[in-house]
Amino acid sequence: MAYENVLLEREDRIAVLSINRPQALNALNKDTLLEIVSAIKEVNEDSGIDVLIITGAGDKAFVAGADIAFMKSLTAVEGRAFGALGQQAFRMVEIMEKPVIAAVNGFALGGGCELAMCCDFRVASTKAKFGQPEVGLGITPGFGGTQRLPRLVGSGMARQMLYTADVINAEEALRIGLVNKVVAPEELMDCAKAIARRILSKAQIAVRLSKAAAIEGMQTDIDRAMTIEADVFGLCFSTEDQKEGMTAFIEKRAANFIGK
Ligand code: CO8
Repeated sequence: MAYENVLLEREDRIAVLSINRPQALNALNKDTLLEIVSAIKEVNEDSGIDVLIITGAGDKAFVAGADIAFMKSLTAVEGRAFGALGQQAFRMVEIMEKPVIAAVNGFALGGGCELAMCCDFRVASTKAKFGQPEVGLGITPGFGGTQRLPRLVGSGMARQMLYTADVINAEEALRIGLVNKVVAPEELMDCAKAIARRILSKAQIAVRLSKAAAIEGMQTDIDRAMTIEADVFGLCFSTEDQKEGMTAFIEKRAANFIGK
């Protein structure tokens, strides 16, 4: 499918989705959110792709938030619909079967921080900046920030960021656990792809079941979560990759996983 606001590239089982409105620092308007929904569906359905990387086009921004010019004159009803569309798009990213890595190359503010947070994990360039500036605009975060930020960095740090709208740099994001790794800007995509290739070298059914269990288990009590884990663990024993992985270990050779 042809897109106007995002770029979708594929290379060796890795898809790279770039939010592509550099003139507006990749701000998210309705059309961009709709294209993200379509692109996620496309990646989900593409059996040749096993890992998705999300980044921002240009050298300045990952995503500088929802599009303020677009939102400025929305009515309450339109604002609610726009918020719901963003939540739907980001939830699709969060629960898609394949792992998603955010490669945060610059500003990740408001909806941009929220987009990064619905990815499985984040790597950042030294130029990345994170924040939820919404209260400075007279609104609350609307694409999941009030919920995902406390889950990721803990309640106290999240509330400080939410109430002050302060922007933090990559080093601070690393310190509070918002990102996993910080690298030089020119190394960012190589870093994200290197991690993607580490994932690709493993059994993809097991990777996806691990993701499903981690996501579902975070939303439930520990007893139910353990049942979820037992179920996916058991399911792995129906796969050829489990037989191959364990046989390869016993035979002291590298496993040749086929994703079945
Ligand atoms: N929306 C629209 N346009 C934007 C946005 C944005 N979020 N951010 C930047 N732009 C545009 C600027 O207007 C400017 O356009 P132009 O060249 O036509 O004037 C261009 O991008 C470049 O930006 P700047 O000139 O401002 O670049 P600076 O380097 O001076 O500053 C900043 C960079 C600090 C990132 C600055 O642009 C900024 O503060 N941007 C806004 C950040 C922000 O507040 N983001 C949060 C938005 S609210 C949100 O995301 C809520 C999500 C939930 C919505 C729920 C809906 C119901």
